[in-house]
Amino acid sequence: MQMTFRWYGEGNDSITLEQIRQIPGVTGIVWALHHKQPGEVWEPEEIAAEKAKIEAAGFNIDVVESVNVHDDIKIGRPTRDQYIENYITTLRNLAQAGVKVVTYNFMPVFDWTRTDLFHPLPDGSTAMYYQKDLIQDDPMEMAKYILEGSKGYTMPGWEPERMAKLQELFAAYAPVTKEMLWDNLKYFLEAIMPVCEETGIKMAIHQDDPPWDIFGLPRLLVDKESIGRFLKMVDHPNNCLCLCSGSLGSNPKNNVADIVRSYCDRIAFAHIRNVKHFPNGDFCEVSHRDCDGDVGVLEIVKAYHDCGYTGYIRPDHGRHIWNEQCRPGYGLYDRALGIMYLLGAWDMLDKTEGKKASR
Ligand code: DNO
Ligand code: MN
Repeated sequence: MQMTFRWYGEGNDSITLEQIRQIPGVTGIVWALHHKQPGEVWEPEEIAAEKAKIEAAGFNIDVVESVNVHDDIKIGRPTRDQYIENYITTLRNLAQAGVKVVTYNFMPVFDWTRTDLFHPLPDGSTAMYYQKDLIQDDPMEMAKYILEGSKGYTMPGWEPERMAKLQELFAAYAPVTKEMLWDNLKYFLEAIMPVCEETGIKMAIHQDDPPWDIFGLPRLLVDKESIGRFLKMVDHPNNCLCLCSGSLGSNPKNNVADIVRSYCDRIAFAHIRNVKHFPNGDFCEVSHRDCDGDVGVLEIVKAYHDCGYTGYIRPDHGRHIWNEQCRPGYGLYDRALGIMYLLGAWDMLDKTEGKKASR
C-alpha cells in the first residue's frame, strides 16, 4: 500500500508541501490542474510545472484526482467525440510525465453532495453533513426554493449565480435514463481503453456520493452489484476503481470490506473515511477511528491487507479541528490524524504476520 495526500496546489490550498512532508509515511501527492474546465486539454508544459513543484518536495505524482468528464460525454451529445479526443490527449500527456492512475467520476451535474459543510460535532469540531429531508426529488422545485430564499435552503453548489447554468444542465439530463447513462459510460471507456493499455494508465472511477439517486438524476456506482456490472461491462485490467469507503458507506446496506475483498485486483486507488448514520437517513462525516462511525474502517483496512493490496491509498475527507481554516473536508490536521490511524492499523497487521513495517 502506498500512502498519498490530496493537495490542491500552490496558492489554491491552505496547506504547504513542506507541511505534508512531516506526516509520516506519505510518498505521493494526489494532484490536479484545478484551473482546467472539464473537456479542456491539460498541456505538457502545465503538467511539467506542477510535477516539478511536487517532485522537488520529495513526492511522486503517480495519482491524479480528477480529470473531470465533460457533461456532453455523460449526456451522450454528438459533441462528445471531440471531448473524448481531448481526454485522450490529456491522458497521453499525463502518461508522458509519469502518471499511473487517473481518478474520475461519472456523476451527473454534481460531484459529492452535502447539505452542510460545517456541521458542529459534540467535541467542538465541524464536519460535512447530509440531511436527507432537505433534498427534493424535483430539481426545479429545489431551484425555486433556493432562488426565493424560502424554506431556509442554502446548498453548497447551488449558489444563485450558478442557478441558470444548473437549470440548463438539469434540462439536458432530463431525457437521460439510467440505462442511457450506463451506455454513455461504456462508450467513453471503450474509446479510451486502447490508450490506457498503450500508456499503462489505470482509470479509477469514484463511486457516486451519496450512493442513491438524487434530484431525479440517475446514479450508477452505488453498491457491490453495480460495481460488478461496471467491471464486467468493460472487462479490462486498466478499467479500475477508486474505491471510496465513505461514499459507499453512506448507505448502511453496503458492506465495504466485502466489496474490497470481491474486487481487490481492480482497485487502483483507495479512499478511506468514516461516516456515522442516523436512523432518519441523515449521515455525518466523522474521524477515521473505527468506533466513531459505521463504515467499519478496521475491517476495511484488514481486507486490503489480507488481499496484499499494493495500490495507492489516501485518507479522504477529514473534520475541521483546532480552528483550522481550510477547504471543507480537506484540512491538514484531521487527515494527518487519519493517516496515523490507518498506518497504525496497517503496521500492526504487518507485525502480527511477522513482516517488517515499511513505507
Ligand atoms: C469524495 C471525494 C470526491 C472525489 C471525486 C473524484 O468522496 O473523494 O470529491 O474526489 O468524486 O472524481
Ligand atoms: Mn472519496
